[in-house]
Amino acid sequence: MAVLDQLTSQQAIDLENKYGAHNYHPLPVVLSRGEGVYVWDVEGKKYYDFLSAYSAVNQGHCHPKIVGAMTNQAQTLTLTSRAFYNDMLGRYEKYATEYFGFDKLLPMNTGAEAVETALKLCRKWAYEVKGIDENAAEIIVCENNFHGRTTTIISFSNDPVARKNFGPFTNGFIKIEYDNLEALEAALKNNPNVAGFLVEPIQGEAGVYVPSEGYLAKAKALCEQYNVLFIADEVQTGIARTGQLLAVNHENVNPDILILGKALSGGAYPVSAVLANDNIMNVIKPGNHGSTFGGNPIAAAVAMAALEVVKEESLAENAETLGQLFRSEISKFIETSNIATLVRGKGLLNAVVINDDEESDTAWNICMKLRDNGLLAKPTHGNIIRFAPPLVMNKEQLLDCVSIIINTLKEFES
Ligand code: IF1
Repeated sequence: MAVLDQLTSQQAIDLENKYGAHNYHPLPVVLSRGEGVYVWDVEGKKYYDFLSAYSAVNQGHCHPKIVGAMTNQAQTLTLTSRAFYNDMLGRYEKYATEYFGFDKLLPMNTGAEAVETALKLCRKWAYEVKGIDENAAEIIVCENNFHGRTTTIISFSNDPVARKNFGPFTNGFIKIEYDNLEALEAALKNNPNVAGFLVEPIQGEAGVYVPSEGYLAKAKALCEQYNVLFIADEVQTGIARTGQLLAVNHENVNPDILILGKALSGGAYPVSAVLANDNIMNVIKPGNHGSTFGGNPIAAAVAMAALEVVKEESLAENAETLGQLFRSEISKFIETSNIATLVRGKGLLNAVVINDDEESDTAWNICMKLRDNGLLAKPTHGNIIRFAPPLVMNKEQLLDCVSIIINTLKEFES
């Protein structure tokens, strides 16, 4: 069988099972094409994408402007490494720093790499600017965080599946309850070794857990009071997903360090970044950090196009409007339902809590039925289903999706 023969779904699944590491448990659907809010499987069945590759495809699948920038650059220059300059990186750095309001950007590829970069940056700042004793710096993180899969990042995860038998782990992290300002203040107080506070503005993996109003602004104020860097992981929540360009914008917070990934490329290419002002970023000197692919010309061209699309198509505003509509329609249904108990979220990052225990397979079965009914979503934490469509969706499509979701949920009412 030649690699490019048309496969059936079953053949494609069998190949992954036999030749791929079993590090995922995908919903059984095999996609071969995408356009805007839609994806198609190899048999030609069309679906609404309600995951958007975990909020990477905010600009919609195969956006012509992003694909155009990518193919154009791919035919011109793909990679130089940072041993030499290239004529795209500086342009992108200027564009993105002005776009987000920071002095400087450090380009990486994946979200986890950008989080690692932010942690290294924070520590170096702590020793060289704040004056903490060598190797004594501590970074505060939150329970039930998700920041990626590298060894240091899983060192401060409390998900046993992500951690077990991957030790020994990296030291220097203090874990506190999310959405708890007293816990934050207690961790900051009387501990001059705290360098930073790393936080997701909405906890995605934890089940789209939105903190209390004012939490982020007050947390930022506490960090300022104790001369500690506020590090926002906006890998999932950033780039218009929650109805603002950044989720921290809902509370007018300017993070000291901003971490971006996923939709920074519209899902077309792995592009991530760390942004900070000079007083922080200037601690990084040649040789301290880098990556072969970080800041490559394709990434730079793709990211500029992806960010332009967000503005040109008012994706933040659309996410805000459609998110309100989604939650109000689903809430109305929940009032009369015993299968769904709660809808929560911001913008188009939402979750519906299913009325069953965490170990049950009800949410998985609902997602299988949603698939059959033409809509792709994935459970998180057993009984929670995440709903995050591309932000280029229109109102008519959203209402169509709401009726698919409600009709599917009705099949599970007891
Ligand atoms: C997987 C979740 C989403 C992230 C935040 C950093 C990263 C992520 C806030 C790392 C990545 C992903 C990765 C994906 C599942 C996924 C996820 F369910 F785990 F929580 F999006 F909702 N910071 N999130 O959410 O970025 O290195 O992956 O580029 O399969 O692990 P990455």
